[in-house]
Amino acid sequence: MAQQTHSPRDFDAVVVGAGFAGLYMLYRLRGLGLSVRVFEAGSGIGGTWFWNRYPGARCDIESLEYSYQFSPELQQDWEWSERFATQPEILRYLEHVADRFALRRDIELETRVRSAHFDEASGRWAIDTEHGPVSARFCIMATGCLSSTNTPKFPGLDRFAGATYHTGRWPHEGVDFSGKRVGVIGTGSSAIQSIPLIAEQAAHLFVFQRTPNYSIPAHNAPLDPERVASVKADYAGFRAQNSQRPFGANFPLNEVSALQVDADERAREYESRWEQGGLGFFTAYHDLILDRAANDTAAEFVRAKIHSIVRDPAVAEALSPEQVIGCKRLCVDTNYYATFNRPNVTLVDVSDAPIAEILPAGLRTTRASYELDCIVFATGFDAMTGALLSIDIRGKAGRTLHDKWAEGPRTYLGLGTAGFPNLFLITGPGSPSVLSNMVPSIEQHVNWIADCIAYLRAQGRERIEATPAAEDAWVAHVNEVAGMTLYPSCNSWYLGANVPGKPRVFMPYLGFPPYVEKCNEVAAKGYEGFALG
Ligand code: N01
Repeated sequence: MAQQTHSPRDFDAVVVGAGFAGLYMLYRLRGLGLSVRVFEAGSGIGGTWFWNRYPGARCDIESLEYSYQFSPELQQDWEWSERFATQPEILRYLEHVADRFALRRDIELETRVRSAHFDEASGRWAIDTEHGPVSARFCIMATGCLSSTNTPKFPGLDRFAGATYHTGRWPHEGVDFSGKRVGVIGTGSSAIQSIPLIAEQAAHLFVFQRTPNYSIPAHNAPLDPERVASVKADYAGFRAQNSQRPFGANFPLNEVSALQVDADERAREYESRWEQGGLGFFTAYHDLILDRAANDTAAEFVRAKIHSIVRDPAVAEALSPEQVIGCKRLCVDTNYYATFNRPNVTLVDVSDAPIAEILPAGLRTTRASYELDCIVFATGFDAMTGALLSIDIRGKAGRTLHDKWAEGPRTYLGLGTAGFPNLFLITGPGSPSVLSNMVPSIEQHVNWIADCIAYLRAQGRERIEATPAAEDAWVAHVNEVAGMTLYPSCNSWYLGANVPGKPRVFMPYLGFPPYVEKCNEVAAKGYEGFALG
């Protein structure tokens, strides 16, 4: 239960969010002897893995590396059951971590943070929560990149007589779709994971697709004990090797260009990675996200797979994406395309006939009407900035973060933003975050922030703030790197393109290893690019 209080309480640090990031941040700061309070809006810990309980929700980075590495004992003790763990198993893991490291006593659940204002006179953050005010020298946002849900404002939504769900806010008791006519809106990762399972239950499933997506089979299976033993025999070495790969995950990069080899060799390479399953498909050649012709070879391979799986050629064609593969987040599935062979599944292409309105008993596109008992919004998130901007954050001279980021997020290293002293962002915009294995990225940020705070204390300093010059240079660099790739070529949430009116700015930074090197260098130079006070 949340603890109620009405008098201000002062902490060295406040952490907002109790997912992977907030839990480890608490652990590290406590280790430094700081007084810390974590505020979490949910009624339980787990962040993403607390909220996303839709059928089929699981990670698509292998569990052996989608997990903490800070504790060698934890790493050795925990037994993952499958290659890609389910949401309940990941949540059990996080509950175990919270108990094992006695984290819960400093976490207040069901306590949304409403505002955080920097007070220049005291150099502290005044933080207002649902259960009263607190203050802290350091305010650390562990709010997650994909936590603020996006539900399109379709006219008539409030008149729908049936139940509606968002994949990112799934009911804890689960949903029974038996005998129901279900509409799923969206075909991103959440939809692609849930559609095959909803289809098995529903009387009829209508999938409303605006943009088809590329998906690679997961080939999920119970974890092979021999593989587990070999990773555990040198877990640190396994982690170190992965940290040198472009996405900070165990996707071996083929340094060759897709265009340097002949069609037969390419087909063999793609086939072998398709058989292996998962996101490693995308590192088959080093230039898939750099060169359109190279990219086309991989895209064509997947389109051919879709046509070989889906029996109705018209449906297969409608499911075949045209955009650059990998431009929108690549998906990983179990039986996604094959689900469209089921007689109780209908694909509705809304690319040229959008959803016009929700009706009391269904929905209407500009072409036809559909009768539905329930609607699942698999429509994603206001990514990377949504959760931060939903809090009224004000820095020096009362300037709001909303105002500062009106034309898109501006940060230095995705860790801090000029004008907001002692405010840290974990996996903020401008850091590799969603273009990397999130858990090691979170650990790297948390370690950097904890080391920074330890440094400030050792130096007798109380304040750190990104300089505008360092921030400008970093924002330019993030854009320059993105501009060398094919990422800006489609309407992805990386660009904020899924949320009407959101500024179109490429938010993550591509390249985990050079990024880590840069962060280490900045720290080694006494936090170069930050002003210390
Ligand atoms: O959301 P999305 P998500 N009318 O934004 C459609 C991570 N994740 O929750 O492409 C009709 O990808 C929209 O269409 P379009 C992962 O990083 C990981 O699925 O904008 N359709 C799109 O099809 C992922 O990328 C896992 O044209 C509308 C869909 O809704 C991220 O979370 C699992 C619409 C939204 O797809 C987000 O994934 C799940 C409208 N008005 C999620 N508005 C793992 O496997 C939106 N759409 C680990």
